[in-house]
Amino acid sequence: MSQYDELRECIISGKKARVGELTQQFLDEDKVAKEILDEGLIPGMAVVGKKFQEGEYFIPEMLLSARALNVGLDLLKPHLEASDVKPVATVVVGTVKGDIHDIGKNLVSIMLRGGGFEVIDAGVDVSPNKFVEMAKEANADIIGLSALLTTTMPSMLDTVQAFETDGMRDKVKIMIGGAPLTTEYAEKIGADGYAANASLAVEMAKKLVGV
Ligand code: B12
Repeated sequence: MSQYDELRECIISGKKARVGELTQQFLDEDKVAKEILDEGLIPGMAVVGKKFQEGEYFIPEMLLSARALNVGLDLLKPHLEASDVKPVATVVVGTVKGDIHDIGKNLVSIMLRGGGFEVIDAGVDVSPNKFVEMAKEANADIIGLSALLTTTMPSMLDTVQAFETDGMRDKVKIMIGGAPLTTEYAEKIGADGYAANASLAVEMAKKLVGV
């Protein structure tokens, strides 16, 4: 039995009010935000994905769980972002075209901010040209691409190519992430790095800008 069992269960069953109560209670007890995230919220969502894959859950259940997860994340956000470091670099983060999954992308943004980066959130379903446009506008050092669907992974290649076509490729580092991705895929499409989770994303971003 872990103290986070009930929180995990409430993510799985999509009880957002209870997720809010429990997350707040753990914060009040001075639990570390990252622990609440890694031992309660994220493992709960992993079970939801498994249930969907096995045909036990459908879209409505996934949505309820996603909303419950967001309630918890909103409460953890200020604690994960707390950082007194000056921005080390600017990152534009977005979910690629055709894909609307944004929880992982949001978490990566939160952790990058906590790691001292300035983050510009491009949103979801972002076209390759939009990424290029936003990178120019923000004078970005790094572009973070998120994809959760095997069908939207090719849009990452399109985005890398859009930076090449525009002559911007050597001005930015491109890192990718999302459940179906791998380091091999990053290499294959000519991206500069892959990270499996939000903490590793911060490490990767620092490595890419030489911090
Ligand atoms: C919640 C969810 C939804 C919600 C999304 C709500 C939202 N606002 O995001 C809804 C219900 C809308 C949804 C819709 C669909 N979904 Co869905 N969804 C999920 C689910 C259960 C959880 C995803 C999630 O939020 N995980 C929690 C976060 C924290 O983890 P994460 O996203 O992986 O992010 C972490 C890392 O990957 C990494 N990371 C993420 N992005 C980035 C970016 C960078 C730069 C870096 C470095 C790292 C990084 O760091 C993050 C934090 O640690 C997954 C199953 C799963 N376990 O992945 C299926 C899943 C992704 N969905 C799936 C499918 C099939 C769909 C639909 C096509 C279903 C349908 N038939 O309509 C649609 C597609 C809609 C679209 N066009 O995008 C499949 C994909 C299968 C595949 N291989 O392609 C999955 C894997 C479920 C399954 N097991 O079959 N979904």
